[in-house]
Amino acid sequence: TFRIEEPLLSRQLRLGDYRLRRADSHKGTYGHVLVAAGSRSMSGAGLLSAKAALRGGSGLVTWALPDRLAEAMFGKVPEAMLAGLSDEQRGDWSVVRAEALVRLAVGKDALLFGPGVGRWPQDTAFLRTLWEETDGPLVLDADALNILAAAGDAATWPKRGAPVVLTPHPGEMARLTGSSVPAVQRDRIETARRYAARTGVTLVLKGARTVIAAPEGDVYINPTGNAGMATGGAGDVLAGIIAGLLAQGWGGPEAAALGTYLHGAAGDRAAASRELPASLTAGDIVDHL
Ligand code: NPW
Ligand code: AMP
Ligand code: MG
Repeated sequence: TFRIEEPLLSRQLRLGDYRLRRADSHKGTYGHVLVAAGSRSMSGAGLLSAKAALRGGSGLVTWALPDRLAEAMFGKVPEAMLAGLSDEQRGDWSVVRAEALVRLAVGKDALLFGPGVGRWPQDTAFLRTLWEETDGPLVLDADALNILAAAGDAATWPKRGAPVVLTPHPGEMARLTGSSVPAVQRDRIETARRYAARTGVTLVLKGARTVIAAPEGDVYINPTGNAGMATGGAGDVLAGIIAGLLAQGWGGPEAAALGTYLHGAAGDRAAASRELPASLTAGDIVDHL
């Protein structure tokens, strides 16, 4: 078996010791993540992302969601703040105005949008507003990637000053590139590298041996993780971790590679704690971070 030692990862990414927390620091030192995730039928995706952003080390997390759902989520993740985004009594994102989320993003250190948000008629304009009118690091996952795919070519969107990290699984990657899952899987490294270089984002192509491609051309292959992680919500956890690392000040490729490594390592510990990897759930990954 092949094993990367953590010091090697640290040196390659020039991370220093990422485990350190300065003695004289406080929660404000470690950034504030805004998680915009979850809807009526997929509240768990938001819950997992918000918890993972906290476990990824972010000092503060605010979880934004449609008002009605914010009420239902009271107390589910007490460490996070909750922000209801619309007074309408619906649990989906169609009632939320992008401007409300943009206002909430002011002063935050990273924004995660997408897990469990679903699709709605104005979703393309919504995503475009977030892209153009927020100025911090942005993680797009799950439905946000489907919205982006439907919106056309990300390369034609304005360049953002802060890092963008996309975290597609092969199905989402096929939608983004207008190809098929087999075509993506046939050449995972080139698919990821080409997309990152062309669009200027950091691209995390998930699955066994996740590929992380930086816009400048560097590619990392993650050695951690196991097939027990092929379970609903595992990707929502990854997106939260990466957002948490971005909020702490890591660059796009560093947060993506380190986050993927830690996600897999937590998954490996979770699998080892059970007799069968099949019993692993996404919540176990959060618990083992
Ligand atoms: P197939 O046919 O199954 O082999 P979708 P989703 C393919 C939320 N969730 N290798 C797959 O292929 C998410 O956040 C909420 C190869 C199929 O074609 C999203 O918002 C949860 N192929 C929403 O659900 C828990 C792969 O992609 C397609 C692949 C929909 O997300 C669950 C499936 O992808 C979930 O996280 C791989 N490694 N991985 C909750 N508790 O609230 C995937 N495919 O249609 O984008 O659906 O990923 O389930
Ligand atoms: P998603 O499909 O968005 O829930 O993401 C699934 C997460 O679990 C990604 O981080 C994948 O890399 C990971 N994962 C799924 N299947 C495997 C596998 N067979 N081996 C390693 N990691 C996996
Ligand atoms: Mg997913």
